[in-house]
Amino acid sequence: MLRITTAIFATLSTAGCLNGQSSSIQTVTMPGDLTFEPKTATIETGETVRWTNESDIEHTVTAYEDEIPDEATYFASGGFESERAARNRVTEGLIAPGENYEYTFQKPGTYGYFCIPHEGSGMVGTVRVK
Ligand SMILES: [Cu+2]
Repeated sequence: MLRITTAIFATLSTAGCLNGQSSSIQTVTMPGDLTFEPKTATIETGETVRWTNESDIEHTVTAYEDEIPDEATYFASGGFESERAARNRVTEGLIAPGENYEYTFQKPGTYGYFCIPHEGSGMVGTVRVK
């Protein structure tokens, strides 16, 4: 499931390049100490964030439904449409070591997100879209 998702994103990224679009990707890493690095990523509208799992355990990238702009689309690794669904089916959203998850932000604003297994350890982050 995760590999398929990654393949689809890779295809979309390639297509973007072929069309001559300037698709910029910002990387947020999960380095293994139960953090997102940087904790707050600032990007332009239309840019993509790629979360890479550089640790040896699984994580999720899951938006807080009440911490994203009203007009924004919900996002979560695993492709869930709601925070509840993501929490209920956590194994489907896990990003394995060495894998990544990408999301392109189309609406400006502040987005709060977290890792479901490590939320209690403070593994949370923010994306600011200018
Ligand atoms: Cu985690």
